[in-house]
Amino acid sequence: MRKTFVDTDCAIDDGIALALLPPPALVTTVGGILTAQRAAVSAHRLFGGLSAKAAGLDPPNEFSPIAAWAAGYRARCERMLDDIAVPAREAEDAPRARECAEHGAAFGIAGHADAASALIAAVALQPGATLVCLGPLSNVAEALRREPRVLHGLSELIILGGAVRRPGSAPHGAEWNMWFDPAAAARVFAAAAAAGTRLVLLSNDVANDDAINVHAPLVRALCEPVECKLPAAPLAPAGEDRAAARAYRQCVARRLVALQPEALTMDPLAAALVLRPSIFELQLAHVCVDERTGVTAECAAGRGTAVQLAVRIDCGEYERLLRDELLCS
Ligand SMILES: [Ca+2]
Repeated sequence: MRKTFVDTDCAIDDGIALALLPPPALVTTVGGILTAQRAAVSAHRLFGGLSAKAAGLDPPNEFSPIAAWAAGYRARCERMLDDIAVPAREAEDAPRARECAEHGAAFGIAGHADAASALIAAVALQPGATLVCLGPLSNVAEALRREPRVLHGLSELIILGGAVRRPGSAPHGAEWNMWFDPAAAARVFAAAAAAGTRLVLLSNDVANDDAINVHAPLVRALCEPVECKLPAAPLAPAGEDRAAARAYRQCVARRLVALQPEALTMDPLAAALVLRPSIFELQLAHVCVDERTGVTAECAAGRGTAVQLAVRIDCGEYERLLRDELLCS
């Protein structure tokens, strides 16, 4: 299984994605649906065991009256994550949570001042990984500003965001992750084109689609109570208590699904793309990003960035993956 780095705004759907993925070699937090600091607290409450500080960036676009839906969604997410009953949340020690709130958090890389430097260090230490971006691209753009060749050290960039062939629900028809920090999105897409990095785009063309109908019996089975025991290092890469860590991640994912079943049509798809790429149909597309609005539009070949655009998912296979990963021990 290839190595992954994950950058996340750690809402409910991100938590499910993190629980589904094999333990990433690096997790950093970024502001989006949650602020970077709240995302760090959220990651800590779900998985515990943060090993280093790494403050993520908050994007320039903040919620305005036009984005009332997103502000309401943020408040709902914060409430649910405040109340979630998982052992890491219950074992949370107040000073550690305060530290996360102040500094953000990274798993996997110690001793870095912020998310961008943790990412640069991780790429240098472990070249050839896949970077999975589950939030706005602010941290990646900042890493590029400091180290213009940072994408050269990745084998692949998976971006959950954009709305290419269907409009998104953010202002101007953008998708939220791109809308929060349009300049960062434009920068990262341009840099991926220049570096020749394979970019797989999981945009609104697949994500958030009503066509992804996870059937009620499976959702009910996922929502059934399950025992949840906190291992020493729930997100640690391949440790001694691998089975215990997997059982714990299953439990976290299932409690998050119970909170918000529709989250299965969002960020967890990026985990599915890592675990079983064959269940997606990808098409080559050229995508231009508007640096003022974050709108991602298809443009002529030779312009924009060549991406592998996910245009379809095999829903039956996605359900099989959820069953295998979350219901089987
Ligand atoms: Ca997210």
